[in-house]
Amino acid sequence: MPLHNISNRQELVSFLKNKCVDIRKMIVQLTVTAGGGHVGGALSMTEMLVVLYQHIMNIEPSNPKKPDRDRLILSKGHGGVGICPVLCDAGYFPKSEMDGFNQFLSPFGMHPDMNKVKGIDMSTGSLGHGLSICVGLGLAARLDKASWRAFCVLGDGECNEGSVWEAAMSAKHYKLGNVIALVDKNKFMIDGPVEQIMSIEPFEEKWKAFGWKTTVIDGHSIEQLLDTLENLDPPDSQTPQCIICNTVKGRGVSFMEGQGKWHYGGLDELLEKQALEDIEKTR
Ligand SMILES: Cc1ncc(C[n+]2csc(CCOP(=O)(O)OP(=O)(O)O)c2C)c(N)n1
Repeated sequence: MPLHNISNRQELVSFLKNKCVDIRKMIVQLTVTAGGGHVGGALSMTEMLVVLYQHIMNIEPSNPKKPDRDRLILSKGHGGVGICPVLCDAGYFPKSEMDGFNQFLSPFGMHPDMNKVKGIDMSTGSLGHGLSICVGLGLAARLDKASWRAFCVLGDGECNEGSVWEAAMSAKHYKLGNVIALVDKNKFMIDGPVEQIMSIEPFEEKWKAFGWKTTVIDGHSIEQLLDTLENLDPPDSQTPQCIICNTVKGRGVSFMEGQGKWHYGGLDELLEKQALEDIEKTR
């Protein structure tokens, strides 16, 4: 159930693109407030999260625990500065609640807490667990004969974790077409390029070998995200679905794009100004 009522495709695409610009600016501002953050990987997954929360997922931000809602597990849980602005923009909480982001007594930390932040379906941060949680959710939905889906957003570096592949195997074994994995393939992890630290290639073939229906798209293309996510197999289908999203770490900020060192970083006044200007130019 979309959160908007736009029916014209072109208008929808430009509405979502504009949202991405606003969200990226919030990511930069939260990174400043927090005194630093996992900004590179927050900026790479913006389109995915905006399309999911604004257009694809069946959610009701005024009723965050609605039993038949779709769930989203941010398996790359260090992306708190990336997901919280999207939840705020969707209407889960007012922007002012994020004023002291990551500061003492703030409900918002670097890694989002399901007991403190409305809209967060699972506390994450220790990598490699989100997909297993989605397998459990997918099984629970099946037992309840419910038609909601479990979406999982993973990092490509995170896919170094063996537990990701155990979960992939289980989702296929239990025929969970209601489990959807989106991998933010921004090619960098904390220590450097994924291919240098621990190669995950051939990545698409791996997911296919594990029995997943797998698509590779440009993760910054609103059009490709809409086309893929609007045409998912129904939740009662038998094959889990993986969408590998090719992205750019630090997307939208000239001095961060494709720079592994911006996995985590802080911004002084000058860099903040430049980042905000760069992002505005993408509108
Ligand atoms: C189990 C575990 N080991 C190590 C870390 C530390 N860590 C935080 S982010 C990160 C890199 C993750 O890379 P990737 O999944 O590609 O994330 P992205 O580039 O999308 O931010 C690591 C190793 C962690 N959070 N959890």
